[in-house]
Parts: sequence; C-alpha cells; structure tokens
Amino acid sequence: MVHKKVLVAAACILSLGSAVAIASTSHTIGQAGKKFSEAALSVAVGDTVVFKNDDTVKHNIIIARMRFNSGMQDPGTDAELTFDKAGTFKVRCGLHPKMRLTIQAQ
Ligand SMILES: [Cu+2]
Repeated sequence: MVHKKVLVAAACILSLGSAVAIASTSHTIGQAGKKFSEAALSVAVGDTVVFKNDDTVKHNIIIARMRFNSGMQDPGTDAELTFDKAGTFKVRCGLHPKMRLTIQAQ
C-alpha cells in the first residue's frame, strides 16, 4: 500500500511538469549585423529565449543578473536560456559593446 501512494505522487509531479513545459513560449533573437534583432523583449517567467547567431562573426552573450555567459558563439549556432524568475535583465555582447537588449520577465 505504501508503494502505491508513492507512485501516485510521482505521477502527479510528472503531469504537472509537462503542463508547465507546454505553457512556456520560445522567443528567438537574432544578431545579424552586430545588433540584436530587438532592443526590448517581454517574456513570461518560464519562457525560453534562443539567441541565434545569424551573423557572420562570433558573439558572446552575457546576462550578468542571470550569471549567464554563452562563451564564444560561432555563426550558425544558438545559445538558449530559460527565464525562471521575474525581473529586468540587461543582455550584452562581450565582443560588441553597442549590442544591447533588455529582457523583461514577468
Ligand atoms: Cu557581438
């Protein structure tokens, strides 16, 4: 009987997890011409942002408040991050100081 209860609890947690995954949205930001494709982006908590390097040069996405650093990002590759907390996040490129983006998660 004890085993049965544990299994039911595990099934509930699993189904909750997949419901959250279905509800989240993926947003794509490009970097062509050494610029982010948007200057500002609003997302919901739990959403994912894909930073697509559709440029011909390397980039390096840094979001200090998320302790996120993509490392050197080659052309044709993606860097992905899920915003799991609310707030305002400044996104910059470690190689190109003029690249700026503000993401608002709520
Ligand atoms: Cu860059």
